[in-house]
Amino acid sequence: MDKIKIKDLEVFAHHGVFKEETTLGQKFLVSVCFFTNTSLAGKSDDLEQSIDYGEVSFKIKEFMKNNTYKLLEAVAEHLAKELLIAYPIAEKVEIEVKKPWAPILLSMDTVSVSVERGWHTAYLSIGSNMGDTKENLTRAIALLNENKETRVTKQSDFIVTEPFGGVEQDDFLNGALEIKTLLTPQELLSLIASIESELKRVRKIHWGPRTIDLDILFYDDLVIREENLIVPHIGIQEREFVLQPLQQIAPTKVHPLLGLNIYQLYEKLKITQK
Ligand code: PH2
Ligand code: MG
Ligand code: MG
Repeated sequence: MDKIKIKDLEVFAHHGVFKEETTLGQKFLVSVCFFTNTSLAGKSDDLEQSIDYGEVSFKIKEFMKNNTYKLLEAVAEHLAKELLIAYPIAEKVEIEVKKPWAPILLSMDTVSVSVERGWHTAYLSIGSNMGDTKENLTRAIALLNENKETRVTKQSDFIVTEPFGGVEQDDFLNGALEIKTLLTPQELLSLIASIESELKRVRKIHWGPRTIDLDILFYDDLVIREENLIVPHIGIQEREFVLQPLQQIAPTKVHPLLGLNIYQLYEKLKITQK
């Protein structure tokens, strides 16, 4: 991956655990490395297609001056998040924050904290079979995009599907989404729960009618077995209403446990259904 780097940008700021540090302030050196594909900008010679390192430098300076954190870890964490949100064409960012004058009463060159943070790719399934189903799916997508740390990057068609699972109910409108997110899986689950409650989902019958259902199918290639969250979603391979829309946006995504891609899983399901 291509890189755009800023090395040891000097900023005077007020981060630190000690009182002198937050009152008097001191010098910090900030290095940032963006991992981003520069080929578009390279071919077009157009700054709009890239990350303006001059603008970034001022943003870093403003960030360092307008906030006060005790720990370098917190400085690096929050700065990484801010830069990833401001420059979504960066897939990942590496940040190093150095304190050359850390007041520890011993001589040393610098102390520093380095972090690497990036956008995660997750796939969601989305469904509704109550009320204005198309409007419900559209609202849910808008609400995902309203969260600064999440954006919908691919969206399948919405397809009408028969209810799966034995409960007699109306047909569903289903879709699949690819999102880029800075949220952890648990944070993403909370966001989904808040969107479901905003869209007035009420849990009455298990697997029964719902205004909106959002499920995490994949989160990068993570395998998660927690009390309230299982990823990959356990039902992917047996549900046409998941595989059919997912195949439109991610046919080559490999299921990290089954070792088959979405196209293969869908073909396999169609054969067993015959
Ligand atoms: N969701 C269920 C149960 N059954 N059937 C279809 N066709 N679409 C769904 O989204 C769906 C379902 C539980 O989440
Ligand atoms: Mg579901
Ligand atoms: Mg669900």
